[in-house]
Amino acid sequence: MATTTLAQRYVSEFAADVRSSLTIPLQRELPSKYLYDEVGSALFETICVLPEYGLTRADARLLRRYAREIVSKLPWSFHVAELGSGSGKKTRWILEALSHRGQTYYYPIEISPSALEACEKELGQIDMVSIVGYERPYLEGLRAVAERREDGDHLLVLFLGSTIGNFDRSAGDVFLSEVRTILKDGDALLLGTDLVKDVPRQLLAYDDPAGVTRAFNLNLLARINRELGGNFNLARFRHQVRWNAEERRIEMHLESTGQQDVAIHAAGLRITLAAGETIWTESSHKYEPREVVNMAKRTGFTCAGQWIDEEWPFAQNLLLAR
Ligand code: AVJ
Repeated sequence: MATTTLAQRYVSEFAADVRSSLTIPLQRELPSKYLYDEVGSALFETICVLPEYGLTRADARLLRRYAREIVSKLPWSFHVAELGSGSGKKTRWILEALSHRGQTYYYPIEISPSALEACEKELGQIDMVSIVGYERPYLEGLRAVAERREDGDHLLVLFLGSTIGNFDRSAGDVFLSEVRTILKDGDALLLGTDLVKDVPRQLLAYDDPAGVTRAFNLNLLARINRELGGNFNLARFRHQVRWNAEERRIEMHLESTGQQDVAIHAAGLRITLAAGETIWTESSHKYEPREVVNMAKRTGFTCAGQWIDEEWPFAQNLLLAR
């Protein structure tokens, strides 16, 4: 029987995803999760410190200021699982607040091994906190964590940084419902959501003058060249950012500046892009505070608290499984 290694399974999945998304009629796409290889993750860390991108600082500010208040709304014994921990910097405030109350278990769930390592380094030193990392997709990792706990242990799931914004609204509902089915009554989800703000400010956050976000976007093509034997000519693509008012989301695209052929060896794919045609690489949905409360209701949660940053409209939402 033929066996495949994890790395092979991953390459063929990447190839299959690239193939199917690049051949969607009318609007070609690439899945945004592939933006985060080692280079992409490093570029994203840089985006987070750009003056134009206030999202991460707002997220961290709220957690630093309100961690104790957030934690005070939860029952005593808690295990913390984080979906997409990244480097884990912001999570420190929550873990410190919980560790004052006793031994705390923290399970970062992250598909990027380098991010998982950084997170274990960053948070490994906190007294009373034990870390067990899961290198798995979100829901698979969360299921594993939920199965591992003992009766009476409650689970707090962290889904920070407005990562939910990558899903379109209906897929966001489906995702929250799926999280809910893994949870028990009395468990909680702390959900970070970037809020709607004025359009020029939103556009600039994704089209910074130093070009870091542009590099982040283009790296997706470079990654396909590296890992799948593609021949994208990066000089012939333009970083394009749009505000889609109807869907209330930022969209990142890569615009072909002329007609060109592209071949991707490992995907067995040849395409011709027309001049001005775009590949849609990421969506970042923005929310109204009320909208998040309703989203919670629809998916089996109640919103027990909402903390909003004034400087950069962003909300931490504490959702209780009921
Ligand atoms: C990590 C999905 C929250 O949408 O703001 C930042 C990703 N893309 N700049 C976002 C991102 C371009 C980010 N999320």
